Amino acid sequence: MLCGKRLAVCGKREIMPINVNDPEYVKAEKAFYEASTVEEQLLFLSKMISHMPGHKGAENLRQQLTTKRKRLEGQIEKKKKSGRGTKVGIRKDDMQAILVGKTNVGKSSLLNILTNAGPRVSNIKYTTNEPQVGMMHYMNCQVQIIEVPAVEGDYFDKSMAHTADTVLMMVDKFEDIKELEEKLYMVTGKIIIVLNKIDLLTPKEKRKLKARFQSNKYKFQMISCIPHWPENGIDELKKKIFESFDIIRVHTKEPGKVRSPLPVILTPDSTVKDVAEKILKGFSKRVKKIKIWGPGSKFGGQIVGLNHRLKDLVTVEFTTK
Ligand SMILES: Nc1nc2c(ncn2[C@@H]2O[C@H](COP(=O)(O)OP(=O)(O)O)[C@@H](O)[C@H]2O)c(=O)[nH]1
Ligand SMILES: [Mg+2]
Repeated sequence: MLCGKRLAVCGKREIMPINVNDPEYVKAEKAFYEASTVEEQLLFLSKMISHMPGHKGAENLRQQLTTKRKRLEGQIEKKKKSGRGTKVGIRKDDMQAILVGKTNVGKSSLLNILTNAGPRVSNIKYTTNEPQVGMMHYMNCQVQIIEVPAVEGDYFDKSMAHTADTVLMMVDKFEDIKELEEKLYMVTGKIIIVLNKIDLLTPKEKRKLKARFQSNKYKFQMISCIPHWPENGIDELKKKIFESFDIIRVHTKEPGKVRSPLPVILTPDSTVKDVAEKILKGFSKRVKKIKIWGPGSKFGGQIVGLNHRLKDLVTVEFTTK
């Protein structure tokens, strides 16, 4: 197969295309060309690079893909600075979960319960023709939850599910899971299957369903969106959503003041410098002294350097020059 598209990435006709047979590479390449946002392109290009053959013959291709990756990173950085979000104008937060499913499974109802979004709930098909965003407050953190238009409608777009940290695949029938999985085969984040409308099931049906989920090794939660329905599974779902994110929470403080109630969210293994730079670009250069309390500290108020790696729920105090 002469891969014209692979040449197009390179942008140089004289480069001989090489055959990459790794199925993961081929899958990522396909997704790369189908991607509709730069964030998605970057995600899949990085996947392609990680599945490239190691031999010398692939050196040129690797170099070109790496150059392309740098360019995409640059574009995303520029977009962030200009304050514009994705193509639909939604900026990805530190913790983002995307709610996908067929029409009428209860996506808007759930978004309403989990967040402050107040979306339209209706049994008329396809009420949501653009993504609806809400914030879920959990353990002092803000989680961005986005309902995307129903998968079978014209407004469905996979791109947000592809770049999300977590995808909530919502169904009201076990049999519909497969269809969602097939549509969203390139999801790279965590997946939680949410089965809604358990208020319509008998206890026996619920037990059977649960056993089916468990034998399929799905990460799942069965819920009901009917207000005050007993054992509706909503609290358990919130917990599972929150725990699906691979993050650490860092509280910051100024000398002589109490710590900030809202933590800064970072990826595991982040350093003190990462926190400082996240608070304000260039801030780490103004830091004179750093003290830490809690997880990862030998004692409260231990003095550390900018390269110190942080643990979840640590408190960091910055003294500036
Ligand atoms: N019985 C029952 N009906 C529900 C539940 N959740 C949503 N519905 C109903 O299902 C219909 C579609 O809900 P909606 O949230 O608009 O679904 P969406 O199209 O997936 O956003 C509405 O009539 C809701 O009242 C539930 O847990 N149990
Ligand atoms: Mg809806």
